[in-house]
Amino acid sequence: MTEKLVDILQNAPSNWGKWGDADELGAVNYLTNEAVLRGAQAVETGDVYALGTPIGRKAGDPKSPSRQGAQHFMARDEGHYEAGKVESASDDYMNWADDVLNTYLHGTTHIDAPGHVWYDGQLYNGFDATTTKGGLDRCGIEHVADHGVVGRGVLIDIARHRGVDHLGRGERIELSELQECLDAEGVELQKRDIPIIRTGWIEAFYDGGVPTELEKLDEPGLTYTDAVAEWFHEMEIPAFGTDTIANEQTNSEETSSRLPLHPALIRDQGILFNEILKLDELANGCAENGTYSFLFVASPLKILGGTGSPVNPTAIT
Ligand code: UVW
Repeated sequence: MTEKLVDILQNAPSNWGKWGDADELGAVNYLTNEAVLRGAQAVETGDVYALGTPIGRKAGDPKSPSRQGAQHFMARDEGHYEAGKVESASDDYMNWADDVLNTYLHGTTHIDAPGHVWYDGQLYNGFDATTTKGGLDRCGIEHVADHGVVGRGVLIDIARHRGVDHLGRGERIELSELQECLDAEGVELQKRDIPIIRTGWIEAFYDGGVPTELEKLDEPGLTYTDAVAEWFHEMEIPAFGTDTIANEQTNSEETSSRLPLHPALIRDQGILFNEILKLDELANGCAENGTYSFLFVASPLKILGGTGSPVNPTAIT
């Protein structure tokens, strides 16, 4: 984090104290019963879209280069029985398969915990950064998991709006373009909705169109500006998702920072980032039906002190 960004963020909007000094949930507090019911009311067709990416492809999964890919291996399968490496269940008629997944919690489609990033020695809501030692003692993902992430999602399909398969490297999405896209889709983004921004980037990854390393990704997306931070604050956004690795334009010239939205939105406002979404099928369904809002449901795992959790979010249109 550059000094320049620290200076910029001094006057950026904050949600600290909004839900009390002990709050560890952050902006997901906005997802009240009313917000959940608004999500349920968006359901029209009953079509269900799973937004998680596959885990464990031999060719590799989309992820940040600071993390290793998921390793999935069998602890027990028929081969183990044949080789006498494991015993059958005595007089039982049944053998069984068991397997192990070794993965970074942010190594696939995931939600970041409010305590995932910090600066100036403080996490969301002012908790001391030393509370992250040995696992997040404050603002871990288990609190979000207990609450659930359920509300009205709205797809903002920037790639389709621009008429391209995917956005180019490092391309900026301006706030005004979000609104133009919403207008073209004929949908209103309401307060406390969950914006889901599509760039086509993950689809391009699977098509071999972009490299897997973040350094080389030069990702497209929103970036930090005062107006963007204000917009998230005023719209009371609880969470937002994209089909990129980092949910933002990586390398911002203005702030000289690679990931300026992370500290501005996660640490200052407690907003959940849902990254590495696979949005092609949802996008096609929305375009076909002409409706871009849906019930969004994402359940993180209850990993005690976890900095995030893999999720397979569901959109029900
Ligand atoms: C970082 O980029 C630091 O993490 P994530 O991709 O999970 O937001």
